[in-house]
Amino acid sequence: MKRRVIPLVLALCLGSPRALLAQCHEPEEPVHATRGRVVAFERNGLVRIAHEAIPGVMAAMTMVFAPCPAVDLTGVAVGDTISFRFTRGPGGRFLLLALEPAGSSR
Ligand SMILES: [Cu+2]
Repeated sequence: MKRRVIPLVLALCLGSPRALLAQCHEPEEPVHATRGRVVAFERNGLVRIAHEAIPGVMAAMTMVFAPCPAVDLTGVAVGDTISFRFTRGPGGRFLLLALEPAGSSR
């Protein structure tokens, strides 16, 4: 599947830009770190990720995240295993704060 670099403007359309950017820079909600597999890049700029269980927070599940502007999705492809950090942003939207490849497991 062809990977697209998510333009900043798309991320900003997902909520109040000011509120979203503020949460990207200084999250008010807890920040969680976990691993997952990229399932899809959605047309609306969201990234669908199947993540591992996060004890005390969430069971393992597949859910969508809005990438913060600082997140570089270049080179990230569907099927990749990643380590990432996220928080809950405005309107209950989950924000992808950081992402990196999680080893070479395929
Ligand atoms: Cu989840």
